Amino acid sequence: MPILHFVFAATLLAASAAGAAVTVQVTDAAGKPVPDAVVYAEAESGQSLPATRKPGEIVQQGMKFIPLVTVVQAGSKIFFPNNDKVRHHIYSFSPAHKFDQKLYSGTTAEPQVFEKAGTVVLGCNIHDKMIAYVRVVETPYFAKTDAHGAASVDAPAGKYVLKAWHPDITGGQPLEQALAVKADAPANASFKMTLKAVVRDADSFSTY
Ligand SMILES: [Cu+2]
Repeated sequence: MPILHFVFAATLLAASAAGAAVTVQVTDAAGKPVPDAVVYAEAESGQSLPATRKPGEIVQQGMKFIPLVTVVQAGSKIFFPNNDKVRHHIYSFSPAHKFDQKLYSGTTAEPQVFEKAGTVVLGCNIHDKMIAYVRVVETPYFAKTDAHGAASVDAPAGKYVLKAWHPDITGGQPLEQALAVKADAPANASFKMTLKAVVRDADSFSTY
């Protein structure tokens, strides 16, 4: 585990005296780290959690969506600035948030509000290879794994269901495990995830 990661976790811990940072490691079936996995802690009995609704941002740049995976709390906005010279036309057919953002360029497009928990797959009507995923969750306590498959979720003391999801997870449903967060007691959790073999040639999108 890189030292920087611990420093980051410690900073989060200091920011929330009545909770703790939970370091989560996600690996695939072969034990390799899984980046871009979404990990989040939902209330054990479905109690509602604070609505932080931190907005997200998915940039279009170099004919792709950046980042590939975004996580937001239900009710949050996502902004879609277009840094490309060409116009993009974002759409989604996902039941959790169907929408169609007509051809646009620059940052003039209205943000979309993602009200329903679930997975939203985004595409561009003009550029078939552009793809991005939004995981909408019922909690403000979430994080995304880094290149080492590690993430740090900061949550107040309490009982949670800790979940882990990835766009390529077999079956599409998140893995879950019980999680008890105690004040000022950093904890660790790990998930072993089976991923579908998906060829995502994210770097071959130069066809206009
Ligand atoms: Cu496009």
